[in-house]
Amino acid sequence: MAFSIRIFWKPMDLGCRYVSKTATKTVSDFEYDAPCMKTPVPGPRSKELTKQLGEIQNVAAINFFCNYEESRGNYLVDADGNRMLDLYTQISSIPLGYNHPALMKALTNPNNLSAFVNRPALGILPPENFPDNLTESLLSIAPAGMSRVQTMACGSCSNENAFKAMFIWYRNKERGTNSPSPEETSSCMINQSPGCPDLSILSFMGAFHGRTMGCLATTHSKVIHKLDIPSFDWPIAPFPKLKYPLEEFVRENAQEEARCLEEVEDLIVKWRQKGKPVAGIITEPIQAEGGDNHASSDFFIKLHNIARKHGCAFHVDEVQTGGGATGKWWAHEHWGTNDPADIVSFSKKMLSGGYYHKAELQPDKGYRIFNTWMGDPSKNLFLSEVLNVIRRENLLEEVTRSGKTLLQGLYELQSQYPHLLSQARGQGTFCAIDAPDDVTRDKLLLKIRDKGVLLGGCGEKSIRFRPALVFKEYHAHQFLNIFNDVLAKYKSSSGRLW
Ligand code: PSZ
Repeated sequence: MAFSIRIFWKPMDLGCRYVSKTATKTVSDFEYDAPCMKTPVPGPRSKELTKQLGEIQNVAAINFFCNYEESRGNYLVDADGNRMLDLYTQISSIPLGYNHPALMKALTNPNNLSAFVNRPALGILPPENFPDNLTESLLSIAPAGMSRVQTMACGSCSNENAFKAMFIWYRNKERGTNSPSPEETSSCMINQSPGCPDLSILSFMGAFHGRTMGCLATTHSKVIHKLDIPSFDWPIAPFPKLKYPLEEFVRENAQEEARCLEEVEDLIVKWRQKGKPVAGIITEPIQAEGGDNHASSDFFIKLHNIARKHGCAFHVDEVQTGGGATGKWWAHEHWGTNDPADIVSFSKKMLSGGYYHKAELQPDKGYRIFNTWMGDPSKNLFLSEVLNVIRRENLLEEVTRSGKTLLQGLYELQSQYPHLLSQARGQGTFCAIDAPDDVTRDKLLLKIRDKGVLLGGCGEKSIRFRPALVFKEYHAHQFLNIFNDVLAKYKSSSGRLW
């Protein structure tokens, strides 16, 4: 059977031409037409640079070196001149693709220069325009019911400080006052209770919330993140393991979710009895690093209700899901509730890290949640521009549309190659599909890369899609055709992968 999506190919120039260098409105006016591969990846130049950097740093995780000057829109150019359709975007962190004209313009705007040159210690000496800067950027897309935001540097730093905010809130509640006893102030200096209380955060198996010490205690996706690092005795609940497509397995999935919720409640009770009460529950709306594991709105609403019932804060980690990839600013908006969380953390596509929070989660004193930079206003300036482009070009609708095309194509491919692909799933362009095992998945990823498409793995055997918000339907077709070619090659061989 001929693969139907092939007919949707955008007419394109197969050479290495790009359309225009001028700064224009939409990404298709300035980006390249298609991938263009000159060497296997990594090529000789990347290998040479890896050797050079290896004299200075650990390079074991480096894939290849990039030429960011030449990269445009959805296409990343490497140091050997290979041009790849980038569906991974620096681990889901490039909202508008590479070298977007709107961001180039923001950088060269003389009014912005001082924000780029003078990085302030925001917690003590913010620039005059900081309230406006926050209002125009982060607050303009604040989740429902949240009018406060705390900026931070990276995702881990955001979660780490959000945990502290939850602990402070919890202790003030327990104590019934914001004033600590002399016993608390002296014991905290030597890491002892009651000043350093035995509180806990409940997280889910398969979660990823960062690699700093507190966050790592709530991260349970891969051994390599955890090994040899001391951790806290905090409760870990099972995250639902659902069958996809979700619409077809409603009853089984609901049972699985009920099992996990029951376990959450048991753990909260158990940890209270152990003397380590759960101050907060943290969850991703879609477990990303752990394998793109979805759960229903019903699951999350019930989880929030459990948190409320037991007096725990509810923290939604949108570091990877936030910023538009699911077709809404925030993935949790798909739950359809007006009271989604007490804390929502972000980073990646939001360019600055940080967290939104309800007013009661703000500590009563300065310096309780604090560090030198507390974010970077120049990143918020860029974010304002990103949000302008998203609104002007209706990119959330575009993401919904191109995501549907991508997912439909993945459904077709998994029915055509059931021995290689299964469990296609996604929301917007935040999609994934499973290979039979990790070895096949990794081989597929390398083969696809040599054909000019960059993708990532997640979980045990999943391939994940994390394109920029400027990923259009024709990019989806471009990818699906390349993927089909790679899979067809496998089909014609004698059952072994290349
Ligand atoms: O291997 C790593 O350290 C990776 S690979 C992808 C991530 C980290 N994602 C970061 C992340 C995240 O996906 C979620 C849901 N929460 C927190 C984080 C931590 O963000 P960073 O990496 O900025 O500290």
